[in-house]
Amino acid sequence: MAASLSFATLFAAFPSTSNTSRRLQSWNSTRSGGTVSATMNQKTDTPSWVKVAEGHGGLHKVCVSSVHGSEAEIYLFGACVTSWKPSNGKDLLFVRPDAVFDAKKPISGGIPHCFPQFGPGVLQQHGFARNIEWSLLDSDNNGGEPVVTLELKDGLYSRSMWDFGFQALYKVKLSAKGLSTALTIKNTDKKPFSFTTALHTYFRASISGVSVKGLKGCKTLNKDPDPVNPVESTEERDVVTFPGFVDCVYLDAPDELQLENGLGDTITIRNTNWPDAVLWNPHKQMEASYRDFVCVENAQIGKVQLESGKSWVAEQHISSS
Ligand code: TA6
Repeated sequence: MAASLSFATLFAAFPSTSNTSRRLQSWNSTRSGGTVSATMNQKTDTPSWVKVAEGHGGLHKVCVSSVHGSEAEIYLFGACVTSWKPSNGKDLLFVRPDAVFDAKKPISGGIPHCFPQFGPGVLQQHGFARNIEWSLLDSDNNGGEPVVTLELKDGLYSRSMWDFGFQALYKVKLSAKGLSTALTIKNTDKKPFSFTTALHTYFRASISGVSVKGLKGCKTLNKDPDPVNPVESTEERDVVTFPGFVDCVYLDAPDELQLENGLGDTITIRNTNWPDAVLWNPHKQMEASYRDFVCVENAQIGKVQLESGKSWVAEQHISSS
């Protein structure tokens, strides 16, 4: 499952400069003591930080902050973005109070990956990618806006469930008001494979005030009441609200949705090549937290068939106003 995390250093700093990409492929084996530091971008004199710190449960997180004052945190375990604060300092993502950070269970909150299976299916719920430590491969700085790339490759643990060679690259970019991610799946095997995937994004919310716009006319697969035999229908509403339990797949969703989080924020969720969407709120099944979040997920519900050597890429851009 997770790679060994036993290193004594609390922080390692990875400042980067404009147009200079630092290759960090060997970070996991060569990390050594260091102090938190920041350097000025030599070209623009703007500070930009990418640093690795110890997070909950001793797990490692990559902390990025931009020249605009926006910040984000990404746990290497599951390549899970757990915090995204645009320049106004409000964290727009939500981590469930029952989330554990023990490298045994996926982190329940933020932006977990579902790969290579969204589910239900033969693999573990939502696949294994959220249940393995990824590596920090690259960090870069575009004029004070940090970009980091995380990588996951097949190993003994993944092969024990899914016997294929693959490389997943997850590029996360932070700007003043937005967070962009690009997920690339490459088939590094000699044989083809198929997969489904999603970004299971948990947005902080006040559920009675939440609405999602943009899904009218989509074909729906309603997983309530039976997730294994979803009911097919068509979304008739301009604005979807959450008066009770919601677990619904929207096929061929548009490339832009608008979320009102009920806390005064309008969040635009744009995508390239994520064909489907999922809305989820567990309502009384999670009495302690359901009022405080909503999941709006970009998804690939139909199987992608990937030939040897080929790649699939999809991008998500979330921004607030
Ligand atoms: O994306 C919606 C969903 O698949 C629901 O059916 C529900 O199971 C949810 O995800 C939570 O899954 P998790 O394994 O993260 O608790």
